[in-house]
Amino acid sequence: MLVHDEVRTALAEGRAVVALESTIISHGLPRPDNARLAREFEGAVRNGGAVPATVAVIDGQARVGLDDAALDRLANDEDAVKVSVRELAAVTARDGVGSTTVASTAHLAALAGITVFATGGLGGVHRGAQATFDESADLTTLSRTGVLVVCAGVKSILDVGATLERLETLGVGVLGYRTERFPGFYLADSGHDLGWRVDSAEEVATILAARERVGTTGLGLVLANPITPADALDRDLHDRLLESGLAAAERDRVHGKDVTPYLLDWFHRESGGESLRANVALVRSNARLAAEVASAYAEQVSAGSS
Ligand code: PSU
Ligand code: MN
Repeated sequence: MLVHDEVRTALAEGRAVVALESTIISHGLPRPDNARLAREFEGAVRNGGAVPATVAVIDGQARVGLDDAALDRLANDEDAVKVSVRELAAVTARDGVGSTTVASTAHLAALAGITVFATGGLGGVHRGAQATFDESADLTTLSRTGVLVVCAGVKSILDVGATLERLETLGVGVLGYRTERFPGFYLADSGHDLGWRVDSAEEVATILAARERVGTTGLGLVLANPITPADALDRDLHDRLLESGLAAAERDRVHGKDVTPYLLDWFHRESGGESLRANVALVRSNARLAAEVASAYAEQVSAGSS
């Protein structure tokens, strides 16, 4: 694993670092805008006072923090594979280029000593999972990886209620940022209640620090940050696209790890770019909030150890 110099130095000095996933770059956003958008997300982390560490596999090497060349390589390579935790060893052994999901990003970030991580939407339990067993490895990975994932909830293409139940079973805490409702990715409210509301980055940092006292530093946490009303999709448009997208996926017999990219692409195309705009806005907002939390946490850790 290669940790970028800037990231390594920041970690050694106890400064704030935020990991960013890369499946969104290769499979979530259309080329050729994806490279520019990936840099915008890194810029949002910097504006929030932290060092960004985008995670990916480049020519067989797991990287935490990408230089310009590596980021362009990933963004432009049509053969980049979507790599979850189980595929990390194989893609590395075969000198492949891979983008990391929430699961594999969380895994590599934790390995590098990074606690805070930003993405758009968390993977979860797919509709019909009773029959297909399609549940994202994002969930089980968080049950054994002590990172905080800042996200806008899970997309409504998933079974949101079942995803929340699984997070509970797996011991993964969910905090709502300035909300009592679990966000619905393109929509601010998924219709599901949350037990824990937080109102500041400092509060989240205090919860991260408290894990030490109760021995839960090995468990993941989710910070759910709703999309702003100005950026949210129109609910009727959303409901229409969801229905047509699910039907199209079934008709095209899309399975396994292709389901999420297929439906994302459906939304982007059928909404004429509206969902893409919402998607970019919410990732930027999550990156910014993650940086604020990482900064507050770094301050608390250094105050506690001095
Ligand atoms: N949700 C999004 N955009 C994405 C993903 C999820 O809104 O690009 C990606 C993330 O990388 C996540 C992965 O970890 O999809 C989940 O895929 P699967 O359902 O195959 O586990
Ligand atoms: Mn799946």
